Amino acid sequence: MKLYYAPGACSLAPHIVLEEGGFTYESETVDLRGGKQTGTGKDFNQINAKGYVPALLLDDGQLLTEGPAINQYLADRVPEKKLAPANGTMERYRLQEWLTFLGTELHKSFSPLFNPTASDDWKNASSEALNRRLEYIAKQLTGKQFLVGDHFTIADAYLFTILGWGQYVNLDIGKWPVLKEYHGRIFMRPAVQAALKAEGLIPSA
Ligand SMILES: N[C@@H](CCC(=O)N[C@@H](CS)C(=O)NCC(=O)O)C(=O)O
Repeated sequence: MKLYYAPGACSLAPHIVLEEGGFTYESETVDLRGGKQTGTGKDFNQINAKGYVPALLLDDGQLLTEGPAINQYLADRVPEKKLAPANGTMERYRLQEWLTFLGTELHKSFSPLFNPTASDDWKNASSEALNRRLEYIAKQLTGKQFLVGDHFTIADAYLFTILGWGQYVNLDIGKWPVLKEYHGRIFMRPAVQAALKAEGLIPSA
């Protein structure tokens, strides 16, 4: 398998999941600006017509896209790691409820804040939405270690990744001590450290 990623982008979530799952995998960067070249000089648009990361090249040559699908695919390959509850259970639907919320309500509310062409009105509306969503998540996490159940799942890999973007858009998650503490705790997981090092986001020595 090969993960196409951009350092610190939403592709960090499957990168963490690959590490948590103990997979043997390759990875290749994509420069999201301009021509979308990969680390080996290929045109990423020719690899993934959607032009965005993450994308996972499977061993049979298929390309799987969309973070929540990639993360569930990976989790289901290693059920013993309990990175997702079993398919068909109520807990799995709860996980999917979170993945959808994180993708559509949280992740995509950050997008205008990274977009230099977004209007101030759009950015302000997105910031307000983000504050409401983060408030909701902080309440849900109060007294809990993880988003779903009592152990780390792919939803935590995704939330950890998104919370890391606050620093780039002047959004201090310290406003919500529960989120700050959660982020710090997930950060310390060995698999998370490995993924962050692999993406050059923390020193590797
Ligand atoms: N729906 C996609 C969205 C992926 C996405 O937003 N990727 C961003 C990085 S976090 C990206 O590659 N943006 C560059 C672009 O769209 O050109 C998913 O959930 O995987």
